[in-house]
Amino acid sequence: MKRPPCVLTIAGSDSGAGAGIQADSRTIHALGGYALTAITAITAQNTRGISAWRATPSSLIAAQITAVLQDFPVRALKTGLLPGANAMRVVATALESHPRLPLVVDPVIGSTSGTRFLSASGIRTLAKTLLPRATLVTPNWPEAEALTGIRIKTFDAAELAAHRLLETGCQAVLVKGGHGPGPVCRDCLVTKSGRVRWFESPRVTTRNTHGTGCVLSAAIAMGLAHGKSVEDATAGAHAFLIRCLNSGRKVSFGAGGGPAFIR
Ligand code: PXL
Repeated sequence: MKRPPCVLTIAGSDSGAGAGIQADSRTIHALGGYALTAITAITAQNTRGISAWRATPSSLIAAQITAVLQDFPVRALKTGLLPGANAMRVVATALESHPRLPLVVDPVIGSTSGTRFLSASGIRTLAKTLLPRATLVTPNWPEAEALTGIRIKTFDAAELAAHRLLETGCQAVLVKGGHGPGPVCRDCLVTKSGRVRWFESPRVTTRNTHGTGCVLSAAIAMGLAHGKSVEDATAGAHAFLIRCLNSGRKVSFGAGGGPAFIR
């Protein structure tokens, strides 16, 4: 058997398995990879929301990443919930010895259910520590607003924010349009070369959207691990996420909104 590509996800645990590490692992395995994990926080949550959460000590986040990178042939990695400036710094430091490893940064600020993981200054630290190292950063509208200070009410403003985020030094930015108006979701990818590409899809009407950002960024990391370009990896991940959202549309596990990913 051929060895599956190893992908490392540095993210938080969701006990309800809709988002975070659990969504990432499931996505990476579904797409033929082997998921390695560094757990940055533990959340107690179900489909209704988060009842408690705690950050992993930064030294333990660093130790997990180092243990994995020292032994496994990691081909790409992604970050999700990074619970503060110290966590961001230790991740950036741990990656210094792997400067060419593709890195997808999903700048998680809070949960849709209303728990905030990061302060405004914590978000700005991300722009200084990890975004300069990122192959791709994948904010939604509220996250792109927090990172740039640009108010996003239109797709033109989303594209402007994407260009602004390139100034942090990252290779590419995908501003996801799920929070936008209208029946069509439009995600805007801009790359350092100046290329702009929109990924469009009819809006999938479902309550089961928990973890969509996690699934998308993990699927992109998987594409990069397979050697695809950022644009091709994003296209593949976008199509995969739409399949997940459609397949899980009418399934419910609990009283609240369910996971985006059911097969
Ligand atoms: O979807 C953002 C997210 C990421 N990671 C964890 C989460 C959430 C949202 O709830 O709980 C662990």
